[in-house]
Amino acid sequence: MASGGKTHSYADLLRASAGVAAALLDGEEDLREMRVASLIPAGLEYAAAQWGAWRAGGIAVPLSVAAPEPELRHVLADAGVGVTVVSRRLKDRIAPLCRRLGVRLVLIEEALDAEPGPLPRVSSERPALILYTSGTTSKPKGVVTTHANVEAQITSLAEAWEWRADDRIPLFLPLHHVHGIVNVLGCALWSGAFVDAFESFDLDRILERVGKRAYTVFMAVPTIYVRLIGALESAGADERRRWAEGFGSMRLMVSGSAALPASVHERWTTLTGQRLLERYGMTEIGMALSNPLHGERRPGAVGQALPRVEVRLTGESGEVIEGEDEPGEIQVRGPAVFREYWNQPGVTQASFVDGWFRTGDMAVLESGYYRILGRLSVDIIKSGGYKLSALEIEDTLRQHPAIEDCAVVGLDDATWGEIVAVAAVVGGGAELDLAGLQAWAGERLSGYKIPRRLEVVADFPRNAMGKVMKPAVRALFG
Ligand code: MLC
Ligand code: AMP
Repeated sequence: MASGGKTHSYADLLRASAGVAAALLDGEEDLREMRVASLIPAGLEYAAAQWGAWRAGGIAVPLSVAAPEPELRHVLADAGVGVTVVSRRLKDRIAPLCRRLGVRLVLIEEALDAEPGPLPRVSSERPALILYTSGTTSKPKGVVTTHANVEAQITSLAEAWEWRADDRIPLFLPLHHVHGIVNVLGCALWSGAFVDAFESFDLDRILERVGKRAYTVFMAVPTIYVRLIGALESAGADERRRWAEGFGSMRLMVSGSAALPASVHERWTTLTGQRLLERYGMTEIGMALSNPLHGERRPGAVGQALPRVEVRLTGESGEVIEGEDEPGEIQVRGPAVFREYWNQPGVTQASFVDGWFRTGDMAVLESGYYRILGRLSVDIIKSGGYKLSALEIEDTLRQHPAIEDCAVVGLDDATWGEIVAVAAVVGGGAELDLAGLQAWAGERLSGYKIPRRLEVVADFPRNAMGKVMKPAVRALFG
């Protein structure tokens, strides 16, 4: 792995994670599923904290390095975190919160060098990870996956995409979500491959390395492919040729986390000669559907079930759809499917039917390939590959002193997939403009949840029952 200007071996990672485990255990035999949060940018230290938590018998709860305080507070409190491992330079961001919540703080730089000690035996049925994901409830929920679940998610991809020890992949996706954690970091480390870690999506540096043919595998969300297309199209002839050849020479380039428009798929092939492999997944299940590594990669489609993943479609009254061309909800079963939502047995129970997880996504099977049609809930927005809850954003914006009520919707956008838009009813005489609202929201919500469009309205379009009609709210934005 390369990070922080250094290259680290697997032996380095093993040694560093043993130090972290010892620092976390602090003389105890086993953390016994204590939640271990981490606030660490991508790199050796992040991986050592994850492995250290696991080796000590803890549950890893990775935090977003870009989250504002209220979001960090929600995760620490909801997960009942006992200890947070943090990079020295991010310490000030979380130390006061940890103090208030009585959470122990450990500096990763010190933990790495701790003297390794005895480690507990951790069964694969114990929980490994809690990842926070937005849904149809206001606040994000903790998705609990066991070691066996994580292993199933990784090995399914390792097999389907033929991961190898001589693979080299750049890691620039956020490390509090499954795409970066499982598909990139997890699969690479499982396979003994080389990970080039970036602290964020650094377009220039990544293109420079692609031009030098540094990578064999590449994984990104559609927004990133749109940006890469823009960079290639505006580059001079030499650079454009170098980058295009770098991308064209990779053995595999994957897109996922949001719909890849067929036009982007085709444009990428024209520019680089590379056919993107689109797949479909979710925090709760890892990856479920994928176009084939060998065979037709169909633009606009997400292929077929991955190894050891069972997928079915069900109709409105719950009947299983057997044939093709009939849309239904995607349901998934298998060893990769998560165990539960943290502390939410009712929500967990409602998410399963006869042992099948209800994804809330609609799809149709056409000539052997699934095609995603959209989501059952209008209150879920996908922007830049992040899943957002309109309800969470509305709840936060309603705390704004000028906002009496609001309705949040996602608007189609060529770069971001969807952007967040808010229609707001403003209290008597108050002023509200987009820039001011964004500055206010930026202290309370992650950047990708901040509204990009604002319409001030007298009231919302409502149906006969008085319920806000979101499609009509969307139409207000033209
Ligand atoms: C940022 N900006 C946005 C925005 N996010 N505008 C509209 N909508 C958004 N969502 C604006 C900023 O305000 C800023 O504007 C400019 O874009 C650059 O912001 P940034 O924060 O620097 O962006 P950047 O770091 O480049 O991030 C873009 C990105 C990032 C695409 C790299 O969004 C990203 O990493 N997305 C991946 C998320 C992910 O991994 N999802 C997987 C979830 S798991 P200005 O005006 O200041 O320039 C999952 C399961 C599965 O989904 O199947 O994988
Ligand atoms: P998350 O909850 O962040 O893991 O996001 C999972 C959601 O992302 C899924 O439920 C889908 O709605 C969406 N998604 C993932 N991959 C794709 C894809 N290839 N096409 C369309 N939507 C996708």
